[in-house]
Amino acid sequence: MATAAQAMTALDRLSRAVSAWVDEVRQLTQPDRIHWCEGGEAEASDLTAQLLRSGELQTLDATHFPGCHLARSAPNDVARVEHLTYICTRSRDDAGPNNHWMEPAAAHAKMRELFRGCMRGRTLYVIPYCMGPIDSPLSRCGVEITDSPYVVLNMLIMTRAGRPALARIAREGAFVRGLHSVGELDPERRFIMHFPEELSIESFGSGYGGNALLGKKCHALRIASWQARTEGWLAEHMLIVGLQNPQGETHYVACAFPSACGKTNLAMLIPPQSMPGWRVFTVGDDIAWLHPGSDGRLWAINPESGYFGVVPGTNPQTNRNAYEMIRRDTLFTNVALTADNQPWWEGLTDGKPVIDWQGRPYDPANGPAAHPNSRFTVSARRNPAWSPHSEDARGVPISALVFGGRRREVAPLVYEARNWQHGVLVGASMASETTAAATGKVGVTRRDPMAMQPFCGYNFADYWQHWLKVGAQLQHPPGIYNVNWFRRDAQGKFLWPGYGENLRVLEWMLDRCAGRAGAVESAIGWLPRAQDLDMSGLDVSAGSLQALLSVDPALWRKEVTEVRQYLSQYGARLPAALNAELDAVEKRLGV
Ligand code: GTP
Ligand code: SPV
Ligand code: MN
Repeated sequence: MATAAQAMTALDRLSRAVSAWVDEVRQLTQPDRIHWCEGGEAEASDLTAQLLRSGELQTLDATHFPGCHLARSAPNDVARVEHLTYICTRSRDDAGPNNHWMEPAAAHAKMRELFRGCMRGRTLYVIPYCMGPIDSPLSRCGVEITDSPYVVLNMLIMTRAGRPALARIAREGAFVRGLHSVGELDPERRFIMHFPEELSIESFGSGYGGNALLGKKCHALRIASWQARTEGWLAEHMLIVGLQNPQGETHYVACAFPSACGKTNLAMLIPPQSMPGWRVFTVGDDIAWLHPGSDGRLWAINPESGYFGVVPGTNPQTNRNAYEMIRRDTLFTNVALTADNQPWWEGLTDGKPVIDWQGRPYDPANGPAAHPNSRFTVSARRNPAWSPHSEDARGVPISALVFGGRRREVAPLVYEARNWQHGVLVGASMASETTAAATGKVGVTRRDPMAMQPFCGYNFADYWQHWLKVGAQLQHPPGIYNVNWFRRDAQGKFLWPGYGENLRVLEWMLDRCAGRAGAVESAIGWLPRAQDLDMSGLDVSAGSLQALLSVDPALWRKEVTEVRQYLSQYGARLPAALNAELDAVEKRLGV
């Protein structure tokens, strides 16, 4: 690590715009020191050593978990805070009914008072980062200023951070400004503010995930969705996965599932034994930037370079690749510990917890041992299924887009939209049960269009219009599908085994795209018949499969009424095409 002064002069020459802003923030926040992040292993190990000394990190059992550490967040700072997250546009309507809104000047004034002097006694870190391959014209850069070395450590894994990013910023002159301070971690003094018109973010009072790693949800979704609209592309809460069939052809699929609804798992899927010859390659597990290509197809890059993934539920049966991936060089947040200092979480069959995620002796009366939103941070390259095309400047071509939620009833296992316009309605109608990824009640079904309810940086009505426009531009649009891995029986048991077995459903989609697979038309779209899915070696009863592949007209009529009511809040701004598609579904359902 160069001394701050040396680094600053060298980097200063590269970018005056960045240093002018850093100086402004220095005067406001009054840090003791400034550290410019350059990236690289040495910097990460220095930071780790520092966090170990201060007790903010602890080393895990080096025999079984080499290079792994545990961080514990404040107990009241364990997830995204949607109720404290704002879009601050000049016009309230530009933020839309889907966002909390604050007038930009009022928001800046509020945040200025919170940030004033907040870094006294602390180090101010400057993290220049690039979202996307460093040499891709589709990538976008940002700079996060933070007083949390834990955030720096995460950003070094999750983004291409450091010197090359700063060089690109100096060349391009443009970057997203993200100012972050953990403040006092007081939930009463916690705000995540976005200023899309200024390409800036101000986050105070939380050190956790999507609230604090500003390159992720704040930049790569909320700000980027706004940029994407003005520039003609889409920033989406989607995984990107490559599926190679036994004939050796690879097709890429991008899937939007809400938080903690299976993106990382699907992105790293392991083909079931009964599907020999299939291979899976992960391009991204959380965010996709989609661009119409000059060939009329839709192309995707993953702006991130690491995974900030849900730990509970990870085991050799559900996701062996993830289980192996997080056994070295992984930063764990809020998991439990075994007596021999190994990380432990619900869903592991081996070992038992003795210390819970808050560092207390484990007592089941206190709830789960690992926090349900405990996370691993790990470099994407540690994934055995990592796709080298993750680094392709032009991205990968997308054959199918998939929407999906967590719904115990109503939504069948899979169905195909009739066309792009109908697909936009399918995405806009998504609903899902809430999860521990955000604070608030878990298990409540809510509308979550395109899995973007917490992440769209502007009015959903304008966003759907933009989706329609992008689709109209594509000569070869991907097929659009909807899935639900989470249907349950009357006893509350999942009807579908999920995880690796989901490949059977993806195979059907790809065969549909290639004009090879059968389907039956229903009011809501095309569904596979039982014989259209490869069910070899799978233990799902005919009755369960029947339930998974059926559309209950009564339930769906109710669903259509709810969707209509939901969409009506967007008023005259709602694209007429969506109402027309909804009318058509209703008509097909009959009365
Ligand atoms: P975020 O990182 O919050 O955006 O979540 P995600 O969408 O990447 O979800 P993830 O893959 O981490 O899965 C969340 C939870 O759902 C985990 O506990 C998984 O074990 C569980 N899960 C994932 N896929 C399936 C599936 O196919 N079936 C079932 N039943 N559970 C699943
Ligand atoms: C999500 O909540 O969708 C996540 C975790 O991927 S966070 O980074 O906290 O947004
Ligand atoms: Mn996510």
